[in-house]
Amino acid sequence: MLERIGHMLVRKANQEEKRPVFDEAGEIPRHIAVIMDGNGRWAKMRNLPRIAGHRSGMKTVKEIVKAADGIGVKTMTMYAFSTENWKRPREEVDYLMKLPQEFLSTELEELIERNVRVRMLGNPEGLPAHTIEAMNIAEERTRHNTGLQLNFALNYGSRTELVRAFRELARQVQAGTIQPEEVDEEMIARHLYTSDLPDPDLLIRTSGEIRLSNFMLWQMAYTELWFTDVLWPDFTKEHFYQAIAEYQGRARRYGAV
Ligand code: V0D
Repeated sequence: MLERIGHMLVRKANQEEKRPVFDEAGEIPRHIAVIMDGNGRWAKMRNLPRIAGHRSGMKTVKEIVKAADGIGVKTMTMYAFSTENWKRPREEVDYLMKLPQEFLSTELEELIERNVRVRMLGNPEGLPAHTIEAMNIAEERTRHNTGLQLNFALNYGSRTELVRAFRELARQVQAGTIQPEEVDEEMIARHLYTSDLPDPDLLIRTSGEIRLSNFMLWQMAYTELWFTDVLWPDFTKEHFYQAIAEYQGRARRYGAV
């Protein structure tokens, strides 16, 4: 709702904005990918250590996962740690690597109750044993769940994922088990970490950067992209519903032509 104040048109404060704005009977994206950016900046603005931003960001993960589950999203893929993130200070990396355990120690029981299936995407090599162990336990205990599929991309980089797939296919060609002509889009897709997932319908990126940053490049060929300046720790389910509403608006428009 727009309101006139002098010569300015301004958005009317938080009434319309607060409740779900999307169409609950409309198309809900089946797979939503999220780049959770802005934790460090959030902390800096408060004169807190970056670690405090990550801690706060983890609360947002919990809230958004619940919201997604609540409206029937089938798959969420959260970009938690990129292959680039190793360049951060040692202390920060060490802290980040404890977050999967911390998250799962408080959330795993509830995730199991909600029939959520947890999975890791990315290269486990180089991750600390305690991080892999926590993820393995979560994957194992939720393996047969049939509800929301919750993926955490950890030590993930899209180009590395593609290199790994192409090398494997090159090996198979060399061994003579496949012909070069048999390599097609479907075969490549089957050799990615996401082999059994649908491509994302919607990408959400917080904190004002308008880039893909090496996240699911192959998989996002047709994905709707949605960016917001809101920092990840400030991102709420109302922002999430807003993203879905805009996705539905775009789906209606191209449905019309
Ligand atoms: C920091 C903002 C949840 C983004 C959210 C390894 C960066 C908080 C997890 C998590 C991180 C990972 C696996 C899992 C359950 C939870 C997480 C990392 C960072 C880095 F099975 N939040 N979170 N992992 N941050």
